[in-house]
Amino acid sequence: MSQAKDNIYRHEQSPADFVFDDKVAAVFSDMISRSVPGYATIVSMIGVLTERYAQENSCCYDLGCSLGAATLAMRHHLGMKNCRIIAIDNSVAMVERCRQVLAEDTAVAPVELICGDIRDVEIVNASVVVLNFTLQFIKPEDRLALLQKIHAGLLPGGMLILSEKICFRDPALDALFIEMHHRFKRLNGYSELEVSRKRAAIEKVLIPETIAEHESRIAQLGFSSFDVWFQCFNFVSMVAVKQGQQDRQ
Ligand code: GEK
Repeated sequence: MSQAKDNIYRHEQSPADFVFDDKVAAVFSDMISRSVPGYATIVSMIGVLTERYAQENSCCYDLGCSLGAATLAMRHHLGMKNCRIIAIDNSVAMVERCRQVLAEDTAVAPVELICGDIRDVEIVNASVVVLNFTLQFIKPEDRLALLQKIHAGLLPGGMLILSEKICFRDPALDALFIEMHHRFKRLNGYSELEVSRKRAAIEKVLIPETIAEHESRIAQLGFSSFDVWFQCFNFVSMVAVKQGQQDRQ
């Protein structure tokens, strides 16, 4: 697939509200790798974690799959475990492009690609569930129910991989990491104006939480382990494991 450059916020008439439409889908790979510190590492380690946690004859879910980066990382690490991947996104433009990406891929594990809302789909027989920078776009009041459904659909010993943009309780640290993130974007070729326009547009739809807020929700649901395995400034990836059969004895 072509790697078109993200110039969406270069122009004065750039969109006021951020939406995952065709314009965004067309430049998404470039946009996310120049905007999220550590994105490539996180995606590739999702493959490594999947290799360890995918269970025979189970399902792996990629919730908010966009162009299928995490789906592909999982697909290439499933070996002969007879797993199925279910990739879901509610943006028609993303799903159409993701279908083309998957068609060009040669790995054998079956992928079911669904255009739908992750709050409405069933999660069953899951050994790995990925929310790679997706929960942040779900209304805060809907987050607990979604995670509850994921916990219920995970097999014992199954893993949730949750990557998020976060905020910090300490206002000085919060301001520092926002500034560092903007510097990261400037180093990756975005202008000052592009950074501030995008910030204004995305603030209405991307609601970050602190690590403590994520941890307390996860603990409330009864996951047996939780921790951050990757962090760069205000971007983290966390893992939560559902209690395994052996842990109960
Ligand atoms: C990656 N995981 O490259 N239901 C389904 N999809 C949704 C919903 C919803 N309710 N809300 C948002 N999305 C990907 C990157 S991007 C992150 C994920 C970013 C989808 C939305 O359409 C978009 O494709 C994705 O979640 C978030 O590993 O742009 O910062």
